[in-house]
Amino acid sequence: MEDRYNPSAIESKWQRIWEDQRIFYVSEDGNKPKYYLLEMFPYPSGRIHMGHVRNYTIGDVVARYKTMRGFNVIHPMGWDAFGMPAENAAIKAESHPATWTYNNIDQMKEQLKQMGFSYDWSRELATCDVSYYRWEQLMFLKMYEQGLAYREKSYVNWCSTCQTVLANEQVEGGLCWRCSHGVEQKEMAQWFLKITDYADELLEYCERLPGWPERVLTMQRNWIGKSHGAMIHFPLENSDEPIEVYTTRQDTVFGATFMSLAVEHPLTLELCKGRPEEAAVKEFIEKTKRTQRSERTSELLEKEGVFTGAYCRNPMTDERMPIYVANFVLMEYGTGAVMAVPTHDQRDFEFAKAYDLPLKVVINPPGSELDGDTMEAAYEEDGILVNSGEFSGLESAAARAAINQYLESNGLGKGAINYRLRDWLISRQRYWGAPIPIIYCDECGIVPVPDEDLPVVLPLDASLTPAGGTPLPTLKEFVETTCPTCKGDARREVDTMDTFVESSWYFMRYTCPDYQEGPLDRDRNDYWMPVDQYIGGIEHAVLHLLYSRFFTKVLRDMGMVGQDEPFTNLLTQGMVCK
Ligand code: HQ5
Ligand code: ZN
Repeated sequence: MEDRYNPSAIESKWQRIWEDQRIFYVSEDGNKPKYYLLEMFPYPSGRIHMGHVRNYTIGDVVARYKTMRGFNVIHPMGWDAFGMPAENAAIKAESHPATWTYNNIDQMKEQLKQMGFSYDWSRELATCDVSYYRWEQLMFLKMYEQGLAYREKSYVNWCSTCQTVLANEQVEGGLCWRCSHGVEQKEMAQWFLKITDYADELLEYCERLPGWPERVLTMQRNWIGKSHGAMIHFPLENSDEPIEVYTTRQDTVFGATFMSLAVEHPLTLELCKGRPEEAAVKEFIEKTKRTQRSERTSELLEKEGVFTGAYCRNPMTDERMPIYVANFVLMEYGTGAVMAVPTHDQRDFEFAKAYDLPLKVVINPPGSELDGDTMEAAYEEDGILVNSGEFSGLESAAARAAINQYLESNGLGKGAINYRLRDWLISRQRYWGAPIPIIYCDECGIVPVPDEDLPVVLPLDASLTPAGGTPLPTLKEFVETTCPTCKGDARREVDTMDTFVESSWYFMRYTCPDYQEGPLDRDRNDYWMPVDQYIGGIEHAVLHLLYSRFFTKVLRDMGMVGQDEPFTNLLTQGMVCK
């Protein structure tokens, strides 16, 4: 025995023995209870960070403890290997993202081994390997078949630094999650996954995850943002089509004195067409579109707008309401049209003061009376209705229900539920990612790559330029193809998938990394899944942790897995900063 602890001698000796005896390598065993311990797999960014060490040490302690307690413990590790950092680093180092990535994986793996973590390395996977993403392409095609993957032109988040679009979840306070640059709205055709189909289940199951931190559940609930309100039709003058407005404050509808539209609302240009206001409206729209989203959502934003020249009518009072285009209304919430009630909404109040629009009190605080002429701020709380016809005297909550009924029986609208959650935008104008298996044909339109033609391999002979942007559109051998349907000339999709698609199912692939018949071997998956203890950073609260829940439910509905939820217990360990 040595009289001092000599780490390099002792640790490497035991690490060799563990490896030789394969003591951390596991297989399914019906005689022992299983335990799936997982830490969030790293981006292969270079060297292991102290934050990784902390995250992975917590996991290692639990894995060893559970093993000693007689559990059959699976504890895998792998690499979240696609993504922009590889591209940017490769441009800087004049190397290739693949070279850079695989070198980093080698180095980081060496470091993890030195730490002596109890990983089953036979399950290692790297998401940039064709043997991994080919299955993801298959899942995408299945989702496409079922209408869960679709392409649509809409206003999307664009980061000019990263030169790609971003999902809503990747915009934090109006800034790009990667580079903190302000995000713009751009109208583009992109690919989406229909996570909104699962909004209700994702929300309901928040009640069935007692092993999750309340903080993360709250963030997910808020992000899904289910609200109960009403859809109200405001008749538009000189038109048969009413303007549809979603509101959670239908109890204030008698106080709606004007209408505010988002600059992206499809009606804005139509409404002002041929009117003296047209030029001013166009100019305002252009200016506002250039304003960063973070500014447009800020409370400090100076409320600005412009009159379209058009009017609609309040369906309850039949009063004329001038229609404005306003900078603080966003297209992505509700319908992009707001019934403005300046007495009971602060933003509408500020706008009405700036443009001298009428104020009409329709809610009084219990026991007192408001005066529209002297109010200094909107009264936004619930209260007792006044100036509201047959609904006067009702309390707000009761009035909301009664007004819903009235709207419905008079064909003026109805009670409605709205979500804050939007579909997941997954296409990226970047090179280092999994190709989206789609072909565009002038004759046949969008044609999915037939299953038997998978994988669509990302070509490695691409050179990146310092100017950035993806080289895929310029690679003829990649882009030019034949249409699977009509055999005519066709082009491949050149966008790649968001790397969060890869991380939405890697924990399932660990259970059967060698499986060749499909994405997942259901028997092995169902033996090991769900993850009993997941450990990782809070930064993924509404990103990875929401997307993975969605994927698990989609795969369940496709019959590929037997679980409703992927992670039974979650520990968010906090991040090491600097
Ligand atoms: C930490 C730090 C750095 C990291 N590949 C994704 C990822 O975040 C995870 C996927 C499942 C989406 C923690 C971090 C995370 C783990 C891996 N970490 N302090 N990769 N300074 O490499 O605590 O919270 O960035 O759980 O290490 O981080 S990663
Ligand atoms: Zn960016």
